[in-house]
Amino acid sequence: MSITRPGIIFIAIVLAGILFAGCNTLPPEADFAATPTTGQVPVEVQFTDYSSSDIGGWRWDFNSDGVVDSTLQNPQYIYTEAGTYTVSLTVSNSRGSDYETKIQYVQFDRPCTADFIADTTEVIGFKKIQFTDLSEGEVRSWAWDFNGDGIIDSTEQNPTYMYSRDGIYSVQLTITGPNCESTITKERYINVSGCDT
Ligand SMILES: [Ca+2]
Ligand SMILES: [Ca+2]
Repeated sequence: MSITRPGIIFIAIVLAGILFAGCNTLPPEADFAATPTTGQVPVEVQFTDYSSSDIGGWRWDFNSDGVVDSTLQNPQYIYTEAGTYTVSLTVSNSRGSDYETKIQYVQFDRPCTADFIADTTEVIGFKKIQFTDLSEGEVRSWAWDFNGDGIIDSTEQNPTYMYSRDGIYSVQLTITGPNCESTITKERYINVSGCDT
């Protein structure tokens, strides 16, 4: 059995093609980014693949439980539970696979909601009123305006306040957390009488 000259050329071209294909495909290198990486749940996060080119497959684990959550190149994921999450991306091609793990990469908190109550809303004469914070969420600071003049009167969580003039006062509480801010205004909330005599 003999191989014809065109047959030898054909085999050479095929072999060269295989060799060059192997050289042109580089081993994969995984990388990615997410936006946003902080905020309040629920939140939709966009993940963007920054891996090397020639990737044939993507496997994302958005919550480090070892279960693949997406095989898209640039997936979105909705976090519904507050927490700090480690994210991993494994990429693969004909030369192998690589992974990138970003430890505690995204952090999302519960939403915060400002609320409060006063132990009394009708006072006669000079009397301390106890305000109690009923806010929800991860709150780090409180700013109270007891008389609606825009000037903060207390930054305690559960302050007391004594009015020195008769009037009907609106009370405002603004709370802030690592990733949230919330304000509540109770209009005409406190009625003071018997101070101006
Ligand atoms: Ca997972
Ligand atoms: Ca004030």
